[in-house]
Amino acid sequence: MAADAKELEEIVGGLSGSQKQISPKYFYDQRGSQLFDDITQLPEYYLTNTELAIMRDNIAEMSKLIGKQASLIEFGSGSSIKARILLENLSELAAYVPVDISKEHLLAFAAEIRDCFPHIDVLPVVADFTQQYELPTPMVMSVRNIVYFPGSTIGNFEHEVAIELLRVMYHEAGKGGALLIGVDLQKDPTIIENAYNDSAGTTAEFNLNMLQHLNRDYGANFDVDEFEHSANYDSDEGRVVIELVSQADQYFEIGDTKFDIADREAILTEYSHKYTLGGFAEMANSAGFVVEKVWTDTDDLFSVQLLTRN
Ligand code: SAH
Ligand code: AVI
Repeated sequence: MAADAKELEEIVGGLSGSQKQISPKYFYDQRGSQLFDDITQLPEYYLTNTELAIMRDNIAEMSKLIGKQASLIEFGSGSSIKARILLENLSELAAYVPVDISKEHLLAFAAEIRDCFPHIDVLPVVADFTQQYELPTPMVMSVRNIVYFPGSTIGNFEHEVAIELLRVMYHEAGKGGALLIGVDLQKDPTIIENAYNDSAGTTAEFNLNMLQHLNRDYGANFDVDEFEHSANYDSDEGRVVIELVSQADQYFEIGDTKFDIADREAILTEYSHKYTLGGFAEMANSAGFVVEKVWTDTDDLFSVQLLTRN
C-alpha cells in the first residue's frame, strides 16, 4: 500500500507524545493478516476456538433471531472464518459485505467466499471502519441489516472510542437492524497473559511486523531487532497492554521526522480489553443498543451477543 499523507500524519502524531503509540490497525498488512491467522491456531489463543464453538453450538437460535433476507455487514472480516458459519446457515441472505483495511487479504478471501457461496452477493469494501466510507447497495432488497463484529476486535478500542464505534454500527444496522458481536470476558489473568505471550513466539512476530510494515510502506527505518514484544494484563483496567520495548538508546526516522527512543522505553501498539457482561451491556446501552441475547461457553471465557436497536 502506498503511504497516505493522512496516515503518515497519524503515525507521526502518535509517536510524538510522551507515550509513544501506533494504532493497532497498522498490524494488518498482508503479512500481518497472515500472522493473525497463525495466532488463531495457537493453543494459548483461546478466543477464536471458543467463539467458533459458541457460534456452532447456537447457530440455529442465532439464525432464527436474525431471520430471512438479511444483509450481513462484517467489520474487520479478516479471513471470514466465523462468517462462514452464518453464510452456511442464514436463509436467503441478501448480501455479505466484508469490510477490512487489509486489502490483498480481504480481496483474496472475498473471492474464496464467492466461490463457496455463488448464490450470495459478496461485496467486499476496503476501508478503515473508524473513518467515513460508503457501503455498497446489494442487488436484492434486504429485510434488515445485521452488522457482524466478531473476534472481540471491539476490545482494541479505548472505552469512549469503542462506544463511538458501536454508535456507527447502530446507524449502519438501521431501523430494525441488529449487531452480532464477539466480546472477550474477564477471567484468570494467567489465561489471558498466556494468550498474548505464546510459546511459539507468533504474537511477538505479529507485534514486531508492525515496524516492518512501517519500514516497507511508510518510509520508516526501524531497526526491528532492537525492539522486543511485551504483553501484560492490567487487571485494574481490564486490558492487556501490548507494547514494543526498545532494547537500546536509539533513534528512528519516518519520512523526514526523526524520533529518539530510550533504552526500555515502550511504544504502545495495542490494548485488548476484556469485559464483564454488565460492563459491556452499559457500553452497548450508551450507544443505543439493547442486549437481546448473550451466548457463552461453559467456562465463561468468551461471549457472542445479539444487540438490537431500541
Ligand atoms: N474478524 C476476524 C479477524 C479479527 S483480526 C476474526 O474474528 O478472526 C482484526 C481484523 O480487523 C483484521 O482483519 C484487520 O485487518 C481488521 N481491522 C483492524 N482495524 C481495522 C480498521 N480500523 N478498519 C478496518 N479493518 C480493520
Ligand atoms: C483482533 N484482536 C481482537 C486481537 C486481540 O486479541 O486483541 C489482536 C491480537 N493482538 C495480539 N494477539 C491478537
